[in-house]
Amino acid sequence: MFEDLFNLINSNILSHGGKELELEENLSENFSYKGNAVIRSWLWDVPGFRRWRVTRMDAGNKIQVLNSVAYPDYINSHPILGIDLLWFGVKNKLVAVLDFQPLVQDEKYFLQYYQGLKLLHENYSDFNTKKTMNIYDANRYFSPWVLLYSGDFNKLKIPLNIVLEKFLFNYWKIHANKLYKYKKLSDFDVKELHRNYDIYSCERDPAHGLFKSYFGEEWADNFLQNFLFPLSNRI
Ligand code: BLA
Repeated sequence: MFEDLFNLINSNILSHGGKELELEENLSENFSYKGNAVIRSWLWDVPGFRRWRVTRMDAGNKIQVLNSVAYPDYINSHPILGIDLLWFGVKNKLVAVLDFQPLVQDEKYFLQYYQGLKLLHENYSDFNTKKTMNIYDANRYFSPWVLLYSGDFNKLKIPLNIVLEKFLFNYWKIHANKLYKYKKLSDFDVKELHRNYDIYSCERDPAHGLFKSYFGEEWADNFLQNFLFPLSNRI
């Protein structure tokens, strides 16, 4: 599951000059005690980004995950790229969340960076189930045009790979245009906002419970604090 989408993310990263970085062994791959799940992660050095991570989890029919977050360099006030795709095989349920995660909720910021995502949101009406957000606050680090589908995988009208492809294409457009600078945020502000994003996400992430049940609490804590959201525990 999600193999094509994983390949799509990788080829996007590679075609934009991404280089794979080495990861500690227990972060790059971990098997559950019972042998019924595996989680694998990759870290990339991509021009224009300070950190780009990708994670896949395969627990057979129970759950399949493809998750990716890209943090632009501090000199950019660009939104953070956020992708969370989950498939619960027993119910054939898909939860797909794709967003340009805003650093600030500000009209000018949205005008500057969200034209592309806005159009996708209008065109892909399946992906507007924002009301299903109850763990995260939809008004913090999510945009008004977050693409969110939660429901039967077979009822999805547009193939997910088309949505992801268009989504990534529009995100790269922001990065290609150097004139797209939102002047109100300094490097220092951006750093603080990235840190707050990590702290907030680390506290809320529903993945913690999932990881704990398969890989144990110690591994789950370490993975969240040191791989998924490393700025959450640094002063
Ligand atoms: C929901 N994400 C979830 C859920 C799980 C994960 C288990 C609950 C799904 C459900 O029961 O319906 C899983 N999250 C993960 C995993 C990782 C993770 C495995 O971070 C890490 C490898 N989540 C993100 C990113 C976004 C995101 C980058 O990690 C933004 C695009 C969004 N996930 C997101 C949202 C929900 C969700 C909005 C719905 C939660 C809610 O109701 O508020």
